[in-house]
Amino acid sequence: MEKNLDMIVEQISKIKKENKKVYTKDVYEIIQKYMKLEINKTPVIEQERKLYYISAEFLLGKMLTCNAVNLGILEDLKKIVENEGFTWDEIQDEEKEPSLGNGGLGRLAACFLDSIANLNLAGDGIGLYYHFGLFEQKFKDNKQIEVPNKWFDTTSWFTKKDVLFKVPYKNGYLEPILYDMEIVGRQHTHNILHLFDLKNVDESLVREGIEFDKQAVDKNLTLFLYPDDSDEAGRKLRIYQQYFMVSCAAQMILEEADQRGWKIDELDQYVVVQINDTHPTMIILEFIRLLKERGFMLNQAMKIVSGMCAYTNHTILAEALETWPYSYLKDTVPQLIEIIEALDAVMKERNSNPSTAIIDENQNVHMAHIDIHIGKSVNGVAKIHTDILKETELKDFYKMYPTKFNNKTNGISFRRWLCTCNPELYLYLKKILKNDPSSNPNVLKRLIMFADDEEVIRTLQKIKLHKKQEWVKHMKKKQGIDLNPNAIFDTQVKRLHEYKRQQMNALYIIYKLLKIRRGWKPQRPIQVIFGAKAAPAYTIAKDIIHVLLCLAEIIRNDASVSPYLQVCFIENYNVSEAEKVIPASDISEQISLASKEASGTGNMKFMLNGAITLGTNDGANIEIAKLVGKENIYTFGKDSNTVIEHYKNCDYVSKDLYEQSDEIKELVDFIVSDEMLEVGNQESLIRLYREILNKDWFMTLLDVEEYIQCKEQMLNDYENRLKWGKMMLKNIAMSGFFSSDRTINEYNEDIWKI
Ligand code: 26V
Repeated sequence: MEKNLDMIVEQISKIKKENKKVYTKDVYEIIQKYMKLEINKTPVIEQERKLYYISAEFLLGKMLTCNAVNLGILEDLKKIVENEGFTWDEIQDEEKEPSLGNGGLGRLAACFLDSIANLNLAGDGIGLYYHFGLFEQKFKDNKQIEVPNKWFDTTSWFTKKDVLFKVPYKNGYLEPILYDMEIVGRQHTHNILHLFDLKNVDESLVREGIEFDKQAVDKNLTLFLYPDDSDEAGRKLRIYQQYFMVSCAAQMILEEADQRGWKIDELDQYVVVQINDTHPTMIILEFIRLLKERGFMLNQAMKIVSGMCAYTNHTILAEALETWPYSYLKDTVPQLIEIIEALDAVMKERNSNPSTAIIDENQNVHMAHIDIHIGKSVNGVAKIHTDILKETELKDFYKMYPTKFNNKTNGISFRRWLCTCNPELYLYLKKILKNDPSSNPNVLKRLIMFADDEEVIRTLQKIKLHKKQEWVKHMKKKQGIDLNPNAIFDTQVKRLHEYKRQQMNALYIIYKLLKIRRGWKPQRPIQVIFGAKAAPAYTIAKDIIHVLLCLAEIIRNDASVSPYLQVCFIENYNVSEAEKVIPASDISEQISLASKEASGTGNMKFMLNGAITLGTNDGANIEIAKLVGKENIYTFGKDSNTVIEHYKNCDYVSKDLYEQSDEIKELVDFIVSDEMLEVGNQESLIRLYREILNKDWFMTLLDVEEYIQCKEQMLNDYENRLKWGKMMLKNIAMSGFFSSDRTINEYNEDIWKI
């Protein structure tokens, strides 16, 4: 290794000898080239059985530092770079972030790939090579603007490969090309992420913003991640994309089976396919189709495919459960229709209950129902989520197939969410625990022994302060804003959605603003931090961003408030921004309406980095609470049973709560106050105001009072620095459970059996 690293120094000197200036880009390229060579020297993981993790999203984030962590050369590389007069951050800034996902689901897939390779399990990822990832977010006039995000350039880690597959559609064939990226693990072996692209994509189809010609499927298929699906052309394009992904996947898997001599009638002995949400569901149909082409009868094909496929559900939100009109499928992928009808008939024989039908009475095809009927396993992503699936959302299926249902509580890669994003904390923990928590997460528990050791606690707090200072510098450079590293950092970063209730946090800000104006100054400045993208067509979500940006402006310009309260919105929140803000945060806002957040994974990242959760009894928050005990977490709000009852009885009326409480009324009214209307857009503010008053589908007003109280308690407790430090320590100590290595081991033991 030593000798090889010299190669990097030599190449840098070579540039200097030619009397040229060395740029950060040169250094990035030299290091990347070196690392690619090293990774390619490691063997591909091969075992008897192989997993294919198929997903429409892989929210990878930058790969440079993580790959260096996994190769075990990060600290050495940092030294070389610093010797040359650069910082590691500058070098890392050269890489463009592949934003091939929206949020939790895509980031989970990326963490899983990292764990699979690190556990030395044979498992590849399969997905799509979108030319434009999740849009880049800009703020203008306190509003979100979407800019196309072309993510790949010379800094990418992918290598182009030719393949000979042909994907059939109603009007002919489309041809793919393949981009491969090695996923290297610490055991010096690797798996591969395969992303398929359409051969003849035409980027010039992109018009203003993220608009483009949706009809030209033969040129636009892989242009965008999640193209807008508000019209028929957009929805059909989604079907085209999904089918392209699964057809390429199925052809690739069968090709590999042939090469390796796996017998097709025993394919389930060799292959397991994990279907990440319903976007790849058509792989079930495509496999059956291809097996039929190879001469199998429908029943035989169904049996083989059943043994191979397993499905993960990631949400109970009705609007997010995919159904496609039968007619759309017929128009786009007619070759699957015969199979869909056959499966539908078989399943209607099995169970006449309409709630389990594949094709419903409105001629809509329920993708999840295909997965559950045919797949061998159905899992939720946190305990409460799996329970709700079994008891409520999918209860008729659970009755039919009780043994298929299982829980796999999500996890996060400690290589990224500790070693990469917080090397200071990582190295310190490694030192005092005399063991590496990123490969043995359970050793973190030993930290409990230091719970009364003031020196350890002070060191954890020093690291936190250091991460805050780094972040403050970063934000000054990026957004030109001045922040105070001595403030308490109260952070809510995640996709913008009403169920996640950023609007409730906005009501807190209003509460605090009014309090401060009335003379109740907090002991320490509060820095409320947001990061969130709203789906471009999701009007109310954009209205919530608007309110938050308007509040930020009002507070910024009010000298009586700004020394005590600041609102900071991170522009274009993505994986790289998460890596910076999470280690700097004190409070982790996880305030979804109970029952709605399937798991959450941000909550785990904050916990590992020593932030304290302010959360509802939802998703994995419940498991965090159980691990740390109620004295080390701040929980509030109505529980999931109460919420589910309200939905069932249709008896939640936000206006009643508004009218019954002067406090709530004052907060909600502020949204349309004169000073808000002065800085904001009237239409947008009034729309959100009315939404909260007349609908409030995600019950903000149900929990807002308890939320405010709970946060106030938390801010008070923060001043007891030792007590807070102890809470930090306990949270870090108990976070080992949330390593995605644990999650992957569970998948492997119960489902994959590699
Ligand atoms: C999708 C959509 C699409 C249409 C409009 C509204 C909407 C709302 C939510 C979704 C969620 C898609 C699935 C998803 O990303 N689920 C997330 O998966 C994470 C990993 O399991 C989990 O931690 C999050 O709680 C869950 O929301």
